[in-house]
Amino acid sequence: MKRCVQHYGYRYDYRACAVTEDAFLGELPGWLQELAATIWSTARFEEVPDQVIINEYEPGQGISAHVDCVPCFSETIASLSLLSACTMNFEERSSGERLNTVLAPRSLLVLKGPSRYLWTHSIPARKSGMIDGQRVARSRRLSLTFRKVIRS
Ligand SMILES: O=C(O)CCC(=O)C(=O)O
Repeated sequence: MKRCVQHYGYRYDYRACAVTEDAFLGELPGWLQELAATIWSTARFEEVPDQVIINEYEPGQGISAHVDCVPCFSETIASLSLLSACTMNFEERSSGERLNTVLAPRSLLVLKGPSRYLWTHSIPARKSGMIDGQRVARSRRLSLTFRKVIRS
């Protein structure tokens, strides 16, 4: 993986696609607990999120198409975008239908229901993207993705 990540609450194991037994890192730090409480009510999470991954994307970096681990995390996933805007692509897994949306700085993407389970999401690894019909150079972007871990 080329982009830098920070995991809080629980470490997500990308290889195993799992939150393993030893994954607990500790409670979220205070500043993330405050954000988690706000996002819990804004995004209508079932319970307050207890896991956060911060992704740092330099221009040319992205994230491949995926559905967030279904047995690992509860239904709602919310991602706060900071700094550079970028386009996120969605693809419905059975029909191949495609959509995209611009993730503006300070916007909150909420995935639940079909967007959580039936559509993949990805960010193309490009140095620029089309935003409102204009080609815009990407700069550094951060996203903070909030999830609630399902403990078995
Ligand atoms: O960067 C984003 O907004 C999305 C991050 C994401 O999809 C993930 O961490 O699984």
